[in-house]
Amino acid sequence: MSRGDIPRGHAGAQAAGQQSTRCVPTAGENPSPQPGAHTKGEGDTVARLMAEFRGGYVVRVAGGELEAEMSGRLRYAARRGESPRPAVGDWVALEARQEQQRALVHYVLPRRTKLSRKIAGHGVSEQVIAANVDLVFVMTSLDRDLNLRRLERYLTVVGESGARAVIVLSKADLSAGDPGLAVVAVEGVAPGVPVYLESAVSGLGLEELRTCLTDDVTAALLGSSGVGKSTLVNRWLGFEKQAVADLRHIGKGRHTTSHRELVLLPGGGLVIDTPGMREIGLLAEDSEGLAETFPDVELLAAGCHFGDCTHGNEPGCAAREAVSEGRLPEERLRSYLKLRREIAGAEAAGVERERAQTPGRRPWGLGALTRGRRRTGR
Ligand SMILES: Nc1nc2c(ncn2[C@@H]2O[C@H](COP(=O)(O)OP(=O)(O)OP(=O)(O)O)[C@@H](O)[C@H]2O)c(=O)[nH]1
Ligand SMILES: [Mg+2]
Ligand SMILES: [Zn+2]
Repeated sequence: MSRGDIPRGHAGAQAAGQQSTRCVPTAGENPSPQPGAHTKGEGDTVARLMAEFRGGYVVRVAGGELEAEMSGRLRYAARRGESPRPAVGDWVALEARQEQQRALVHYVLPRRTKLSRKIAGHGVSEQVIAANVDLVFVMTSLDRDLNLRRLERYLTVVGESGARAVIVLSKADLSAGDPGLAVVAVEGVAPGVPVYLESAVSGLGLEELRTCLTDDVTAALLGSSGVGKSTLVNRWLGFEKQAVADLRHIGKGRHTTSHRELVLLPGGGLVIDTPGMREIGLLAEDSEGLAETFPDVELLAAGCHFGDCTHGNEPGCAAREAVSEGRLPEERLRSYLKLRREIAGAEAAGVERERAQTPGRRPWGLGALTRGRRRTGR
């Protein structure tokens, strides 16, 4: 059987009807407290941040869900870049005011993983898409042209986050060509990443993807608007919780999901539905994610004559040599260099921003916030 007949990797097993546990983390890996868990002693509750809207948050406490906002002190620290701003998936310490159905978030507990992107604006600005995520489903739909370069960008961001990536090729029922060929093309740019075919219409892949979400796994769905993220969440839930796009609005620049929300699935597992993002910019920190996404290029680069080879016109460039010999697709090297330039640009802008800040400031750690609150006697 030729390689074109049956895709390799997970989707290959999927096509052959085999079970796979490739996306399931090892038992006991990254144990997370359960939503609504409490800490005793300081009068604070530790809760999971479930949803993020423009004006505030929703947190899950033992008695249910509460609307929440940042305390003045946390707001101030976040504005000064001395504390992270709470994001969906975060564990936060808060003061619940049950009678008012509100909570005040005092601080953000250290994060295990962090999925962020650069957002447009002045200088370099980081947006945390989700925190404490174990698994990211990077979704791209087969009813449109496959954009492998965008996929590499997503994988770089996920690689940096600390979460593992799983690629979902959605709307397999609408694929113009052979979905198996799409799988092969995707696997070519995503070494080691499981690839699944999915269709919310035929049901293909729904169960297998669901098995990735064991009890204490938090996953996030990432992908352009209209690829079917909310539809997949609804299929897993068994009811239409998340609004999905009306077909008439697809491709008209409208985003159906407007906020990020952590959804608890029946039978275990949590999934964060996110609004489709037009732009997913890289940050200075993304260089490890890049190396993880392009192990083939990195390996070749180690053989370049100059240690700081830019893979441009230098003599003895092993990466360019591989391209000329057909061992590395030229677009892949170009894509790698483009993303690397973007990271270097963010790095330079970050350095500028650091310089502009007042020297000698002392970052506030968790302890400082707690001490400050104790002093005020709250
Ligand atoms: N044929 C087909 N249509 C699908 C499939 N999955 C989703 N759709 C349709 O695609 C449209 C977009 O789906 P959504 O779930 O709203 O997409 P989304 O990724 O959540 O989009 P945003 O919230 O804007 O980021 C809806 O009309 C769905 O019914 C699928 O597997 N096959
Ligand atoms: Mg949606
Ligand atoms: Zn080189």
